[in-house]
Amino acid sequence: MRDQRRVRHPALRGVALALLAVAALLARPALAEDGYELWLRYRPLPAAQATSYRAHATQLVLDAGTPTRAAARAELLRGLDGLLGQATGEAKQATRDGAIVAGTLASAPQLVPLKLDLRALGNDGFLIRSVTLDGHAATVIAANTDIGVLYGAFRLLRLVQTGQPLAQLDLRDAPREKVRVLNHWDNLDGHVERGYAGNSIWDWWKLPDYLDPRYTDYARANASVGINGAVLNNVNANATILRHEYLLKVAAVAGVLRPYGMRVYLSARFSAPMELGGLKTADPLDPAVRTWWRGKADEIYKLIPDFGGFLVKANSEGQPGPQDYHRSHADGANMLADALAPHSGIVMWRAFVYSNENPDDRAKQAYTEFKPLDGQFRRNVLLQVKNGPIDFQPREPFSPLFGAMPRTPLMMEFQVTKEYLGFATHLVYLGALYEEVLQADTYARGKGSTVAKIIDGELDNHALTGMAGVANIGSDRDWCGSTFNQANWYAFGRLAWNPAQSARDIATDWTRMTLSRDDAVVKPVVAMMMASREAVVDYMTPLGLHHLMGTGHHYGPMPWDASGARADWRPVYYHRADRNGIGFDRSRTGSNAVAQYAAPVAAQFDDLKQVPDAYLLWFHHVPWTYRMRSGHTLWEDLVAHYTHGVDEVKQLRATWSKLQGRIDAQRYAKTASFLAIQQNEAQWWRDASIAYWQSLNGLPLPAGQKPPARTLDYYKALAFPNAPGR
Ligand code: GCV
Repeated sequence: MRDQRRVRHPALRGVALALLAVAALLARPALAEDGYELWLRYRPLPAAQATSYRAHATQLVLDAGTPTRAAARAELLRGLDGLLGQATGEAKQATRDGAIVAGTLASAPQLVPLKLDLRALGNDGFLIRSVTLDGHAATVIAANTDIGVLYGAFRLLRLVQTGQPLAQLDLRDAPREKVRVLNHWDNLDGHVERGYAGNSIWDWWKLPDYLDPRYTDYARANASVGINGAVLNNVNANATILRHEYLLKVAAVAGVLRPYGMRVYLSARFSAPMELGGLKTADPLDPAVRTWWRGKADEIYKLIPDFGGFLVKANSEGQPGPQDYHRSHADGANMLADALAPHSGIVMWRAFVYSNENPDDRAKQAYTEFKPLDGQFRRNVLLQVKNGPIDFQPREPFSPLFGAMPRTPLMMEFQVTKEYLGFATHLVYLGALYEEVLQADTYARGKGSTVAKIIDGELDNHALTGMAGVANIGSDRDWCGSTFNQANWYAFGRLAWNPAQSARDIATDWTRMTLSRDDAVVKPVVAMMMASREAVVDYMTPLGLHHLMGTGHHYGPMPWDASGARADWRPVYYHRADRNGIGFDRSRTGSNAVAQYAAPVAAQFDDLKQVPDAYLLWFHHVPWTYRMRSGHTLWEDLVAHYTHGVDEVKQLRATWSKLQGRIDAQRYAKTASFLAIQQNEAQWWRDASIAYWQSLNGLPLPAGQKPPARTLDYYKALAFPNAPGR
């Protein structure tokens, strides 16, 4: 039932406002701009804006009779009170102009006479419309389900936060992806693999008895962008998470996330039947193994009836898997899918496989392995494919698996944490990277067969669809290690909801919600974000270079390194530079990785005259003196790109410094310090890389280019045994 104590009498409003102001003063430390609030930062709008919005938020009519609708009500009151500086009243029906009426047709029967067409909204969609209700002008948030109502509530708040008008609204939205899920690479001891924002937010030690309030704020943030699931543990999985005592902890987290429409999933270790069940094998065709997994699934669903399912990394980087028993990836995935199917759970099976023992180009191996399995997976299996064929590099061409397996639903795996892009301190807006991949044309069914259309099921008619993001969330007060890293979580969620959205629009919304609605801030900040991705490509790995980061920790440049335990973990494997030239020949006369793409794409990548500069050294080995489209030699352009990357970071710093005073001091200062780190490290990347290439090619620096600040030996001697995230 709705909490009637919240229905406030208009006469009490003045008093309430005054109390709010006093409370705000008293509570000042809690309002510190430490980034904790993320983009759900409901700070008061400027007076004139607040006044005009107040006319559209005079009262809230929302029956909060379920946990999800209670969350919607709480969020709307929190947001409207904060943004508009009012104590929003509540009523059982619209009694004055400016009411907000939210619900499903069952929970808000007063909406029935409006004859709203909700059919196309599905489970998660909503509509927001300006109507006349009971003789009053009102804004309606309507949906088929409670979670649709919650998503609609967040959208209404976003409209206010981003300065959109609330008059004459007629907005409908529904997600294009079904599974919109974060992958936490969090270990049970609290360490986060490739995490740069502190420890894991999951406190397994204190769970299930203590539920950190952060879990609720985490769920709010995710729901606000439509993320509807979380894989709680690392894909390099520890079977312990499947023990009963840990499942009780997982169930406790699930209980917090559930009202916000989030399901929990777990990474399953393929050998768990041996480690936990005492079996002699984990062979997916062994009846005892199958029985063990079915029993485990039944046990999980007894505790967590809406459990999402399993994510599996198998036969990859030393993880156990079906191939240990000469079974295929399909055999392994299907065995787990069969265990989950009675409960409507799904398997997200990762395609990130490559083997050191296989002498073929690493970039080809996932396709070689999985393409022949197209059509062999159960209906509740999603194949989770990283955006590129190697591993979350600053730039990669799209994975050739997209478009190559029409009978298998493929889900996208993006990395939100910046393992290869400068960790927490570099400002890199990944929305631009995600958009580039999603809009890439695979030509799988002719022109216009974008990656977005493959993963949203449109192209091959799949109902099970999804997008995963490797989370950048940790125990740091600001969640993501930096203010701008929050934008990457935000952008991932927005694009998982609708992969066709524009990265620039998302950046604009995020800036307005997170930093300021002042155009004098929004314009330069969005420009910084949009330039930042190309900058990191330029100062780290221009023109298609890749995987030149320090072996193991992936921090800083180490293109000379040939010491990794495996050939395919060594930077020299990827650049293949010598006295004469540089680049990985993946053309028809090289590894022939180009042949894994549809014919028009293969032809473009294969042909030196057509291949985009951005992928030149990904697909071709060319002489240092190769003549580029620009008219310069490759060496000249390469050095120019490095320098340009550094210059862009200088520009980011200069732009940011002009915003001092327009952004709160705390977040301003942190970003300013991080940009200084980024500038130093961009310079280091440029100088160390150039020094190394010169040691191979013996070429002088192009005219006008500054020499590296230090000798190559200096850069080679740098070591980072304590780099975070390993
Ligand atoms: C979780 C890369 C990372 C590993 C990660 C792996 C994966 O190799 O460096 O830390 O392991 O990808 O995606 O499985």
